[in-house]
Amino acid sequence: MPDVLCLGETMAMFVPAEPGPPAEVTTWHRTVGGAESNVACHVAALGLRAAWVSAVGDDAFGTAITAAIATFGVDVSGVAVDEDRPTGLYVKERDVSGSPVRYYRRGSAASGMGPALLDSLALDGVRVVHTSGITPALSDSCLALMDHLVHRPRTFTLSFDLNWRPRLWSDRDPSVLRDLAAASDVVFVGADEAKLVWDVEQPEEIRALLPEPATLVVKQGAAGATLVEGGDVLFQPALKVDVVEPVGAGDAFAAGFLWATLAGQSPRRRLRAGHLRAATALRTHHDVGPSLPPAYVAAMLRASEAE
Ligand code: KDG
Repeated sequence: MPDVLCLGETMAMFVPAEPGPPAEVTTWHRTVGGAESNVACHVAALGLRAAWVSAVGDDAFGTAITAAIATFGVDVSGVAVDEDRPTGLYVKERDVSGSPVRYYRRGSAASGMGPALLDSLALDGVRVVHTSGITPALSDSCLALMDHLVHRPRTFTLSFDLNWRPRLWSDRDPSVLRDLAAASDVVFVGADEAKLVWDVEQPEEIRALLPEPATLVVKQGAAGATLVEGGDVLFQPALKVDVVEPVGAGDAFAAGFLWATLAGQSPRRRLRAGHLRAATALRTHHDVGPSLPPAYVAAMLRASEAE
């Protein structure tokens, strides 16, 4: 039985393998892109039992990403193979103008997930179910799945990361995100995301919008993160990291925080565990980077504490 079960779409991710304008690139690296499976991989790397639940196509990309996630020690037995819909694709067109991301995921296997999926899951003994605001944007059936998940009786902690993806909401109503967050137990929100979706960014303002969840974590980028819990508000500065690429750092942070929470650590240590795990993602182009050498971690902690 997993400690943490992560539910959400993962795509085959393509990154240029050579310099130059994306339209002229002919060689691409295929890796894995999926916020919730990133959390599962980080949680497994931290020593907890993790599972990833989703759907992939009956195609080479589905096989490859499921196998890649399994190599992190994540249980992938709950990943359905959809014979009619393909695995979604995620392309990072990296060039001098920035790093635009393109999705090819409409009608993907994961967008075909629905409430029936929950009936097939054995959730007894699962301590945390982690989801995000990406899933309800994928299709009406995925929204129904999320709705069912947050409102059915539960014996686990429900963790929800807002994961605001504006491109996915162009023809959908994002007001559901507030309801889903409000019905969860642990909520992760980027201050920048909250500004865009709800027009508020201070932890107290976000708490006023979401008074119900027991635990609210507001990620404030390079500054740090604030935990609002049980009437207490605690800010923990971020670590000083030489950033290679920020994508995936939020997922890593959530994993570190959940891991330390399950270990019964203090609020400050839970935030620090989030920052430490985020550093592993910030230091690489991959969403789930290798663990950092102990000497680097020690130097990072010293530099951050000297501030
Ligand atoms: O959090 C990292 C994700 O953005 C990335 O891996 C892809 O899940 C993804 C998404 O839907 O944007």
